[in-house]
Amino acid sequence: MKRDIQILTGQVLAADCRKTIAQATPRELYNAVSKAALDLAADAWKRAPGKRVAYLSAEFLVGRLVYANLLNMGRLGEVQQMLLDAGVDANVFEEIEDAALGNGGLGRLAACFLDSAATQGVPLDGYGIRYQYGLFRQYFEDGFQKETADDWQRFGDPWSVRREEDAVTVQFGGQAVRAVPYDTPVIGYGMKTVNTLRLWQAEPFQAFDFNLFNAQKYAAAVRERDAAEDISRVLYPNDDTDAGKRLRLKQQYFFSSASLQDMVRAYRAAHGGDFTHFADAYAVQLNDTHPTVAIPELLRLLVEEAGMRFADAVQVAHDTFAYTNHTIMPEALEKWDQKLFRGVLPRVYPYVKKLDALLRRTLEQRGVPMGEVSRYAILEDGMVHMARMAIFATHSTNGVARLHTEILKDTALHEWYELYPERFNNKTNGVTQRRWLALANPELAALLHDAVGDGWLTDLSQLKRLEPCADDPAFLARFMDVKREKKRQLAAYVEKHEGVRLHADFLLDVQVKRLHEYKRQLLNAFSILDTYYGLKEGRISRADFAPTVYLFGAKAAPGYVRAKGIIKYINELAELVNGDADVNGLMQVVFVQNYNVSYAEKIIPAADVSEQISTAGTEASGTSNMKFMLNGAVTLGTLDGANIEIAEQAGAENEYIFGARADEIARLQEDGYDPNAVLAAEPRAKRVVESLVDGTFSDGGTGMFRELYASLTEGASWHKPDHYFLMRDFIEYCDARLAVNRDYRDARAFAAKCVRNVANAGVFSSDRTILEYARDIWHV
Ligand code: H2P
Repeated sequence: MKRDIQILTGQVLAADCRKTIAQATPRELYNAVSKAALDLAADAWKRAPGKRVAYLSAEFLVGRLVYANLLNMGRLGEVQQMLLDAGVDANVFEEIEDAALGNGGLGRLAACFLDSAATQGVPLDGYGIRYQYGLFRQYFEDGFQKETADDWQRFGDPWSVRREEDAVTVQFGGQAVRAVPYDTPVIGYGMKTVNTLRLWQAEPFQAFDFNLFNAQKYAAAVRERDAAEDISRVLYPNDDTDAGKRLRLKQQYFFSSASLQDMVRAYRAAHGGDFTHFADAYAVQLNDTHPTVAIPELLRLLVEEAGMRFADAVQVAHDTFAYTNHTIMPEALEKWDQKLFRGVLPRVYPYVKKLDALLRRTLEQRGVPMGEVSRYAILEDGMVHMARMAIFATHSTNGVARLHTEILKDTALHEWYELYPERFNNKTNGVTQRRWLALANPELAALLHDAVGDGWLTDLSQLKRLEPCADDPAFLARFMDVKREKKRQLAAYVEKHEGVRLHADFLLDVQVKRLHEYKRQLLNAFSILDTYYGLKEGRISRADFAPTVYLFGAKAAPGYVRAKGIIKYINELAELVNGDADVNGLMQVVFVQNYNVSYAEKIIPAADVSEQISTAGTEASGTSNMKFMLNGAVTLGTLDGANIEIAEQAGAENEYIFGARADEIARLQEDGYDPNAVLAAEPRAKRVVESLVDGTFSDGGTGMFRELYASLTEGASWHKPDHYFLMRDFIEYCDARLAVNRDYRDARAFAAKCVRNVANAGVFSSDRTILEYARDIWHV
């Protein structure tokens, strides 16, 4: 029998705060509804017998859970009605903080995988850290990024359950801490499967030393507590210094060790002390290199606690672990100073050494010349090379889009591919259509419901049946109505959060993603400035120009000065454009603050154009590109990452592709590339680049703009000038952008392109991705 969530919510409220639904504060209501829902999910939240997958990840960017969970439980409508009946705004939970336990695509991918695994019945549990503070909150002051702590548990954390009985001890050198798990149910669509996200919190054994306090040594009395709690305090603590680096390594070991101890304990309870068949019980996926220390930790546990021989333990590890690479950016291929590593993890280091020795023997057996060994060695140049360990000691290494995997095989990890070709495979990323379509865009979902039914909710390939609708004027009219409505909603949201009135009737051109030079937000800004000059000076016809909102959302890592300079530049550009009455009816530039999952849910459905303009060969996959496609935006992008597969699926004629391809970029890198030659030959390029230094904009005397200018024209000690090839692509980009603008004026033809994108987004469901992992890598 279906139990009534309204009655349950009422009971919780009465018990907790003696209030009715109408009287409760948003916070009380949120806690009550969540508890009621958790209660309803309890029966389904059981472990099925059989092999399980453990997805180890430093990040799970789950966002706000309440709406998504209710949707998957089939209770969203009921709760909305309940709120309506009580006179409460259905959006009341928008005050609840996102759980921003992640940075960008990597963490959001992990969250999509959780949803897809539970929906597709794949027995997969997420394991990570319960950071007290997630990714920082961002705001702008005079156009500069400022950061504050993200206290995401401010409103409570009603979706998680503390499991005191499952706590384990994690031992560093002289320090032992408790790892206490908090479990959150991962509710699959239709609630047939409920998996678990288990996040570990670091706690001391002794929170408070009474005797020290009594001796009036107040700080010392809580020192142990602080030292333990620091481990799960924040996501990506600043690692400028050795102390910061040690803390990061501690975090990685903390959750890797706790998770493995958890598995080892469960295995022992079910199968006894013979661990030879551990890999039949668990597949462990390493999401990027952050949890790679799990490999020597498992070896240690198997040898020291299960009495296994090292060679057998290596075999078990090989069969158990698989590794996903998410980027070829060198800064993300982690290395640790050997001394630092040994200092923090003296019990684990010997197993790293043994692995390194085994690797060297293996290389010798395979006839790899001595001179080449240093390219593979785990211990080399005084460093511990984590990605090398991850490839050597696992059975699978995968990239996250076809081009990315090819680049890994051909260049970035070529030597490893030569050694172990059978280990390399591709798993193109995906996104969950439950959150990114059904929840974020119920208006489009309703339209799809009428056109092709609801099967796409669990089988996105069914959207293909939408294809004929791209030629149906009545359908296109309804599609355009939906876009208009989503823009109106976004405008209301932006006005509330930024105090800016967005032109809801303009073309909406969006770039939202982590701020990084390779993602080229600066190229986007240059092109907007070029458009601005073009309109003002008559090079671009005002009469023919479709008025456009250029929207940005991005956080810069706190220590990444150039990225912060780019934010300031875009905010200066916004001030120039928005402050010029002469172009107000044509252009608007908006940079929203604190871009996060909830903001993305508002922005993406409203967009007409999806900016995916990374230098070809640098963006491993991208996933926002898929979310935009699914919501009917065209891609304005380079042939990079999954953009290639997107254009293939939708047909290149329905996207706007420009710029150098990966092979050309590689050639330019080899043969030499001179951005200054472009600047000399192309006055438009020169003019926008000079705006960094000619007084057009001000960086408040920080020198940030001059440094950006130098990075483009002179380079720096660690890179050549313009190492992301902005000038190579600038004019082509501006042209492609104008082509979009031109096409947009034929509203119906443009809508048809958008609909063809929706119809062909089927393969970009994370359901497809997760089923491929299950079939090819995990064998579950
Ligand atoms: C990264 C890559 C993306 C990829 C994502 C998930 C690290 O995300 O750069 O290309 O799609 O992982 O595999 P991001 O840049 O958004 O932090």
